[in-house]
Order: sequence, then C-alpha cells, then structure tokens
Amino acid sequence: MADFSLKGKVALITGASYGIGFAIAKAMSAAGATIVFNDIKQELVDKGLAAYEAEGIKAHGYVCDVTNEEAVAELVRRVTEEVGHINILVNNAGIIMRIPMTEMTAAQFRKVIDIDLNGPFIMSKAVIPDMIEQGGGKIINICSMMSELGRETVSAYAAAKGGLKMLTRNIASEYGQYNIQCNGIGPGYIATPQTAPLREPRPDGTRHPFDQFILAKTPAGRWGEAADLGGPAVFLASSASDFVNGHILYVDGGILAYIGRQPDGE
Ligand code: NAP
Ligand code: GCO
Repeated sequence: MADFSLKGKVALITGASYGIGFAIAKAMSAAGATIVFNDIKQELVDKGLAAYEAEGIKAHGYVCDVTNEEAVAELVRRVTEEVGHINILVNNAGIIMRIPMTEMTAAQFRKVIDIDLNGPFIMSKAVIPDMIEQGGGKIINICSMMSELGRETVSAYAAAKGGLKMLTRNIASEYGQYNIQCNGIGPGYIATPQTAPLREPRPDGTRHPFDQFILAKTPAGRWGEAADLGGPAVFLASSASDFVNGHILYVDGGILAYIGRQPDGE
C-alpha cells in the first residue's frame, strides 16, 4: 500500500513565509513532516512563524538568501544541528519580472536567473551530500507553465523555469543511484501575491483582461489556489513516489492540454 506519510521527516521549503511555499508546508505538516523554511528578511520569517503558529504548526524559520552559497551552507548546517537531517527540500523561492525583453537590462535578467535557477542549484548542492549519507532524500523544484510555454514580457522567468525543468531531470539522473528522487511541480496560474497584478479588476470593475484570458485557457475555468499544490507536493515528498524521478507534475487545471475556449457558437 502506497505510503503518503511524512512522519519523522524534516522538510525545508524555501521562500515559504506565504504563498505557494506556505501552502505546501501546511500540507506536508499535516502529513507529519517537521517544517523548516527560510526567507530573505527577518520580518518575513517572523510573519511566517506567526502564520504557521496560527495554523497550529511549530515551524522553524531562518533568514537566508538562496543565491548566497555561504549563507545556504550555514543554513543547512544550522538546520541539521538544530532540527535534524533534511529529508525533503522544496525549491520554492522565486521572483518574476514582467518586462519586454528588449527593455530588460542584463542585470534584471541575471537577477531572475540567479534566484529562480541558481538558487535551486545552490540549495540542492548543499543538501545532497547529507541525503546521500542518510540513504536518500526528496527534492521538489517548483517549475511553471513557463517551463514549457513562453509569453510576452517573461523571457527571464521562462528561461529560468525551463532551465529548472532540466536541472530537475539532471539531478534525478545524477543522484537517483543514491535513492534521491528529484521531481518538479509545474503550477498553473495560482492566486498568490506574485500573480496579483494579473488579476486586479479594472477601474470600471470589469475583470482584468489577463484574468479573462487565463479563465479561457483553463478547462477548470478558475485560477488555482495555493492549496491545490499541497497534495501533489506530499505525494512527491513521500515514499509513495519512490519510483518517480525526473518528472514534472503539472498542477494546472488542464492548461497544457487545452487550446483554449472556442468562440461561442462554433
Ligand atoms: P510569491 O508569493 O512571490 O512568494 C515567493 C517567496 O519567495 C516570497 O516569500 C519571497 O520573499 C521569497 N524569495 C524571493 N527571493 C528569495 C531569495 N533570494 N531567497 C529566499 N527567498 C526568496 O510567489 P508564489 O506565487 O508563492 O510562487 C512561489 C514559487 O512558485 C515561485 O518559484 C514561482 O515562480 C512559482 N510559481 C508561481 C505560480 C503562480 O501562479 N503564483 C505559478 C507557477 C510557479 P519576498 O517576499 O521577500 O520576495
Ligand atoms: C505570468 C505568471 C506566470 C505564473 C506561473 C505560471 O506572468 O505569466 O506570473 O508566470 O507565475 O509561472 O505557471
């Protein structure tokens, strides 16, 4: 019988003071995991700790920028010493900049790549040696629709998330022999602060054009909620997925399967 329990496991979710990371942490906690998270500012960590406490979760929070290799090494050392060996890593922290490519500076492009792609590399490199020592582990990279599709203004983000898809497959290839499974979750369009600008109603109260666009491209006919990602994350973090490796699990309400709502009357 497949075992979805995370009892006795330590899960580190990056950038999980709120949003998708927070929802994944809640689900993993409900499955029995001890929750550890980081964010780049103490005030965010404090906000996250209060939010977890309000949910009855005794989380462990640390300030750490996932792009800073020394800080990440210290984070992993402290977590291992203060909480326990990291059994599950969720590379969730990420940013987006919506700028037409020809107007984007190289520095802006680099910043998105640094956080969304170099960050997961640095975090994964830091936890894999101890996972090998412990006889295995789980790494879950939060990819995107933009791991598969492009659109205007998100060149850096799509390049990063496309790279993250292949980093996921390469970690799976290189470390599967040590009983480490590395998979991705590709959320569709999820209602979080990151997508708030795409959903804000117009001054006249009508829906944002992008909001309408996504509803027409999603068979489910709705934006995803961060909670929709909890179950898939628990599955990929549990022994129920021990023979799943290098897979990107799209949790998108069917966007990738759908050409989009056809014109009325056709
Ligand atoms: P969010 O609401 O913007 O939260 C992202 C979190 O990551 C924030 O807590 C942020 O902290 C943190 N963070 C940013 N840079 C960091 C760094 N260098 N080190 C550590 N933490 C950092 O985003 P979200 O919507 O929850 O998305 C979470 C992940 O899912 C991202 O990787 C995103 O690309 C991906 N995703 C989102 C959607 C969606 O529709 N929302 C869909 C597909 C994939 P600050 O508050 O300080 O920035
Ligand atoms: C955008 C959105 C998307 C989502 C997500 C979709 O501007 O198109 O922010 O990129 O965040 O990545 O899977």
